[in-house]
Parts: sequence; C-alpha cells; structure tokens
Amino acid sequence: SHRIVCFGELLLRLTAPGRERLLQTGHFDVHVGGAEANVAVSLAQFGHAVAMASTVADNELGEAATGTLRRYGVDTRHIARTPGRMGLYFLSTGAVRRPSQIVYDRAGSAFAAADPDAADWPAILRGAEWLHISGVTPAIGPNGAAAAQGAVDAARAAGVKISFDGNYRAQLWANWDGDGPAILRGLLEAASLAFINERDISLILGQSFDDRDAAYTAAFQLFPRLDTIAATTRTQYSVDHHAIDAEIATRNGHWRSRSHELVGIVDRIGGGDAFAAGVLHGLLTDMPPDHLIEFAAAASALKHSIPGDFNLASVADVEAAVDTDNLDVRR
Ligand code: KDG
Repeated sequence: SHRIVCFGELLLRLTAPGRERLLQTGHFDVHVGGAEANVAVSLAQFGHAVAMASTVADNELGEAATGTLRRYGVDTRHIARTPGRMGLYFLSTGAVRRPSQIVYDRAGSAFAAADPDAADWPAILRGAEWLHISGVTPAIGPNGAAAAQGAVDAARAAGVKISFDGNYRAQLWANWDGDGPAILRGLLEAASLAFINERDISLILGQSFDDRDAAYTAAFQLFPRLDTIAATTRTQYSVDHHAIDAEIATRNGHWRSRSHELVGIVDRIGGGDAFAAGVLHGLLTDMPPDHLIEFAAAASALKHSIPGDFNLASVADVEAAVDTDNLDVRR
C-alpha cells in the first residue's frame, strides 16, 4: 500500500510557447499540474509509493491528466471521475520588465463541484503514513473547503500524519466569501508538518510578526500537533534570475540551507511543491535535519531547470545538486 496520499485538484496547464503573451499566442504547450499532484509526482520519482486522491472530469482530458500521473508512477486508483470539466490554468512566462502571468479557468470544475463527502477516506488512507494537502483546495470554494477538512478529519481518525502546504492563493479566495484564515486554521490545527512562512502565519492568525522566528514560535505554541515547519525564501533579481534558500524548524531547533543562485530559470512553477516533496522524502527516509533541508532546497532549485509543473528529478539528481551551482554546469 502507499505511504503517502496527496489530495487536491489536477489541473491542465496551458503555456504560451517561448515568452509569448496570452493575448497573442496561437499555440499552447500542455502540461499537467496542481500543487498536490506535483508533490505526488516528485515523491514517486524519489521512489516512494504515493497515491493521488482527486476527482477529474469524466472525459478524455480527465483521462489524459490521470494517465500522466500514472506514467510517472503515482497510484491513480483513488482518482474519481465525474461529469463536468477539467480546471485549467494559462501561463505566459515573463521577460525583461514583464512578470509571468497566470489566468485561472477552473470555476465549476469536476473537482470544485465534487460532493465533499464522496471520498471513502478510510479505504484511501489505509496503510498510509502521510496525507498531504494544501491551501489551494479550500480556496476553490465551499466544497473544496469541506473536502479538505473532511480529508484531514479522516486522517486524524486513522492516525495518519498530516502535511499541509499553506499555498495561499488570493486570486481564488477573492472569488467567494469563504473565511480563508478560519478555514486554513482548521487545517493547520490538524497538521504535524506545515509549509508556511511568516506571511501565511500572520494571515491565519490575524497578527503580524517581526520575523520568521517569532511567527514560528507563535505557531508552535498555538498548534500543539505541529512538530515541523518548513519554508523557502526567494530573492528575485529578474524573471529568470532568483536565489532561494530554505529553513526547517522543529521544537528542538532550526536549520537553514545554503543559498542556491538560480541563473537562467527555465520554469519556476512547482518550485514550492518540489521543496515539499523534498522535505517529505527526508522525513520518510529519516535524514538528519541538516541534510534534509539541503536536500529539499536542492530539489526546489533543480525544479527551476525543468519545463512544466513537475520536478522529474531523481534522488541522485538532487543529491548531486546539493553542492552544485548552475554556474558549475556550463558545459
Ligand atoms: O504550485 C504549483 C501550482 O500553483 C500550480 O500547479 C497551479 O495548483 C495550482 C494552483 O492552484 O495555483
């Protein structure tokens, strides 16, 4: 049986080729995405038994998305199919003075419309150690919020640990009147691992913090189940030149990775999901925290070299990237 279950929406991503704008392009490159699916694929590349729980449209597009996950080794038995449409997102990669642009077209998707009580969670979670969810699912609307809370409640009842990626999506919360902070707080309360930074914590708690340490201390105090918090920090010099580093905190200490300078970024989408998968891999393989955070930061760094949402890197690829700069690989 699988050790990790990821729950969330599978999206089709339509990317304008090159750096064309959405208003001019006549073609799109198609990839499969969705924050939690990205984590599932990366964990499968790392050799873990991982299942995706989701609902896709009962048509060829849903079949294509499911088949893509299966191709990368994700267990797709718990992806339901219902009448409706696939959620899409359109991407134009930025350049010079123009930032990248994302347009969501996912309202009323099969996933968003799915009955929040339809999933047979005890069966899906049987034998699992981790359930991974994110703040994207509750942001979609009332069904998503109920489905995320239902998944978390079932995981708690089954003794399955919860990994929660804050993934705050203001564009989605703006579409309905859900109380984002309260809903996210309900999920965070159940989590033992959370991917949240000081901004997420401020938002959820409705309180501002001087720095990350203060925010983490408050989160550990308020959420007794939480034992690990992790986040990346990104510095953007230009659209395709960033630096990232990462930090992990437990109740016993915190560890920071080296900084990775990323010159000539190919695709940054999914960098956070690659990081989450790296942390989960580290925990599943009992890595000491100082190496775990280097592994997870390198996984995120490497994702920036790969077109599409998925981090298709192996454990060996990531280990090799731990001590490498992209300036070292000019060949
Ligand atoms: O983390 C990558 C995601 O942002 C992308 O796959 C789209 O899931 C997505 C979302 O809702 O933003």
